Amino acid sequence: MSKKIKALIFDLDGILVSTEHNHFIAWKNTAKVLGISFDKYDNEQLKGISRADSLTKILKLGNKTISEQYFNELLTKKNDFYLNSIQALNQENVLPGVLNLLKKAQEFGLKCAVGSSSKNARLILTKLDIDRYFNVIVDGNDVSHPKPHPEVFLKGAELMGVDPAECIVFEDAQSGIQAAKAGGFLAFGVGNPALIDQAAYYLTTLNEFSLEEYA
Ligand code: B16
Ligand code: MG
Repeated sequence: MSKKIKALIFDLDGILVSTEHNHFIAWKNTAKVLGISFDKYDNEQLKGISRADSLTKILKLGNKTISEQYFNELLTKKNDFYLNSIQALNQENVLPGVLNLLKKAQEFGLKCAVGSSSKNARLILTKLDIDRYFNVIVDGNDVSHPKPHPEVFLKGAELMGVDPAECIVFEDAQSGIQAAKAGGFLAFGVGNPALIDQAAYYLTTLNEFSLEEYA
C-alpha cells in the first residue's frame, strides 16, 4: 500500500496542456532575429524554465550579449507572438486524463494546485476552463526563484496547508522534476521519456495514474 497523499500539484505546460510547440516557434523567431541557430534539441533545455532564463540560455548558445533594454524588448515580443499563437486554446486542448483526475481528486477530497513557471498560467487556465478545479495557483508571477528551485511547489503546498511529503507533483520537464525532488515532493514524470531515470515514477499520460492507490 502506497503512502497517503493529501494533495496534487500540476505543472501547466506539458501536463495540463501542451503549448511547447508554440513556445518553440516563438523562441525560434527570437533566435533568428539574433542570428542564433535554434533547434528542437535546444528547445528541450528551455522546458519548465522562466521566460528570462530561456532568453539567457539562447544568448549563451549564440555566445552573444545584448543590452538590458533589448533583452526586455525581445521578451515582450516573444510573449506577444506566443499569446497570439494560443488565442484559440479551449477545453478540447486539455491533455488526456487531466479532467478525469481533477474530478476524481474532488470526489476524494484531495486539494489540487497548479505550479507553473509561466506568467501566462492564469490566462491559459481560464481559456481551458479548468481554473475552478484548483484550490491554489502558483505561477511565474508569484516566485523569485524559478524552477529548478522548489519555491513554486513549496509555495503551493504551503497555501494548501499540506506537507511536501504528502503531495504528488506531476511534471514534464527536467527542471520541474529537479524542483519537486529538491522540495521533498513525490515526483511523477509524465510524457517525456527523458524523465524515466529522474522521476520517482513515470507515466506516458495522466490516464495511467490511479488515484485509488494513493488517496
Ligand atoms: P511564460 P510550465 C513553462 O511552463 C514552460 O514549460 C516554459 O517553456 C516557458 O518558458 C515558461 O513556462 C515561462 O512561460 O513565457 O508564459 O511566462 O511548464 O512551468 O507550466
Ligand atoms: Mg512543463
